[in-house]
Amino acid sequence: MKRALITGITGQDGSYLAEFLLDKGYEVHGGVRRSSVEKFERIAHIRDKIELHQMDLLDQLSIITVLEDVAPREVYNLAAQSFVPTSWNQPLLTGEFTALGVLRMLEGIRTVNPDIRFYQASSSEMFGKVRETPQNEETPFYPRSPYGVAKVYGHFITVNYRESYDLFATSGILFNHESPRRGLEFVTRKVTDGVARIKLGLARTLSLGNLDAGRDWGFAGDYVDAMWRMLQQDEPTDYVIGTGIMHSVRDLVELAFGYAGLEWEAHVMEDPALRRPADVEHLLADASKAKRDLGWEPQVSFEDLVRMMVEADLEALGR
Ligand code: NAP
Ligand code: G4F
Repeated sequence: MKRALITGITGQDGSYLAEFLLDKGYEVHGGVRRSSVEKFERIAHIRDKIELHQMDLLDQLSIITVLEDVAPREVYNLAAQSFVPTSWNQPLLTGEFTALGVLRMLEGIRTVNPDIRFYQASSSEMFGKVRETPQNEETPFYPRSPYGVAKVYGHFITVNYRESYDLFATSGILFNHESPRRGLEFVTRKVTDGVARIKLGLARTLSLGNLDAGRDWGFAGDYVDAMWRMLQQDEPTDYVIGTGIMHSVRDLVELAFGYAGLEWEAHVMEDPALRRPADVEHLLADASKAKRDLGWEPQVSFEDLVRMMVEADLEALGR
């Protein structure tokens, strides 16, 4: 039986990846950091099928101990401080988790078992102020936030350990992917939760920042499949993953309010305080390498994704 360790298993992607690997017959282990209250809502439905281990990306010894105890064949490093605005408020902590945390994982693997296959959760935020459109694996990076800068470090230290120590280390440069399990502070979920609240009479308005920002949004369930495919290749390399279609935040808002039969202009307020010190204006993926080498294709359209999220929020709040 194949054995995998997922860091960040309590997050959006971690929960979908755990389900995906269980379906493939894997023994699934997750690294979780200690908390005074357990926050395992996203994995509650599979809690009895997976094994959790206390480990923190800030703590090298905990990483080594878990790698020794679990002896995984594949490690998916999904843990990170992943919310871009927080990275301006907590830039040092973001660097510790999101940049140096990757190095601690790679050092752990090099120490415990260099044959482990390693996936690093890199991000389209690395393209930032984009140098070309669409963005592919060769597009130069120009990060626009402490988070983006930290992800560039995580990306290049993964490439460097592959080239220096011959590790099977891959970096997936994933564009935005969403789901009903997305954190409430990210714009898609903030909008679909807001729509549900307004529809159910629990709120009247929704405050948003930059409505002109454009993103290549896909469904998280499709993207964990790409992560797995990357670790099944003969040789490790890096892949861009995205749909190749961009929409603005305004498009998202129009669609989500429309699904609930609401006029968005009557409810959405633009709040300059929600604008970022430096935003990423437009992101658009060229995932042709992944399509060719991995046979990967996104299955859920933007329209179906937004509908799925609005319906899930209406149902959850209705209950
Ligand atoms: P998420 O929902 O915010 O989950 C982040 C996970 O990291 C949580 O399980 C969190 O644990 C864990 N974590 C944070 N700091 C940790 C630490 N010091 N030690 C151990 N665990 C820690 O993020 P996501 O959307 O699933 O994204 C997964 C990964 O992909 C992240 O690295 C993110 O930066 C990257 N990424 C995401 C996207 C996207 O669009 N979703 C796109 C590109 C890249 P707690 O539950 O304890 O907080
Ligand atoms: O949903 P967002 O917060 O996602 P962002 O910043 O693109 O980051 C996400 O995707 C990255 C991949 O590119 C990941 F690496 C990262 O971990 C995370 O998952 O914001 C999207 C856009 C931004 O341009 C933002 O300015 O939406 C704009 N926006 C407008 N109003 C807003 C809001 N974003 C948020 N969170 N909240 C708003 O009220």
